[in-house]
Amino acid sequence: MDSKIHGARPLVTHSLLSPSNLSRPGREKLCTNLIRVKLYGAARSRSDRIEWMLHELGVEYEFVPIDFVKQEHRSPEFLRLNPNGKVPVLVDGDLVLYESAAICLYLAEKYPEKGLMPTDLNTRGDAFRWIFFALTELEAPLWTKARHTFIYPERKRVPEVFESCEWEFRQRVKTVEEALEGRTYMVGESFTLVDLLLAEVLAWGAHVGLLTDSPRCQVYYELMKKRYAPTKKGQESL
Ligand SMILES: N[C@@H](CCC(=O)N[C@@H](CS)C(=O)NCC(=O)O)C(=O)O
Repeated sequence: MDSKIHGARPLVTHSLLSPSNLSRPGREKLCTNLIRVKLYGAARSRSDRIEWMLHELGVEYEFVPIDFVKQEHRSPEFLRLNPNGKVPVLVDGDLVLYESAAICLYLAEKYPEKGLMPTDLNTRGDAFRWIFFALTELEAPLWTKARHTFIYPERKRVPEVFESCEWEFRQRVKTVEEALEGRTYMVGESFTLVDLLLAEVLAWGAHVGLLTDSPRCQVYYELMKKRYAPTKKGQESL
């Protein structure tokens, strides 16, 4: 695992799981010691949404890419961080956190001045609704299809589920399409974590060709995504 530091001063550092690299002298090591936040992730994975969050918050962090091909997510070191063997994992001081939405919520709550979670209780309720909707209703069918396409071992893949997954996703997108009428942001009057998560999941849907009948969703996720150009650091380091 190699790691890179993002934020105001991106900098390449080296493997946390290869102690020989840690002994490299000079600036790289010095900066590693100053960074409190580490993000374990992979290119084109749910760690993208955490990178976006950190970007919105202006938090400097170290990115530790997990190489699935090398099975680094199943290494004993990584399983100590997340026993499920999945990214993203955020380490912030003593706190080790997995589950992307939990990480996003934690970060939004840690930096309330950035306004990524509403403060008014009713608007917060609305935000909770859309966060859970994004993950359990909208993302779930995409994830089920992905699992049966390339995640599960071949003997466990059931291509017959594709059609129902696509149907389910399109049904749920209709809800988002209607809710977005006349709105720039999904809750309140400014960008929040809700927009970030919805945009991430809608972009995934668009990527697999399932957003063709949803013009508002299309415009919405593209507009939200313009706030952040992914650093692709994870990708570069693979
Ligand atoms: N519910 C988890 C899902 C995490 C997840 O499935 N991550 C994928 C990458 S996007 C992963 O690490 N997969 C590796 C595997 O399933 O073996 C979250 O939102 O963080």
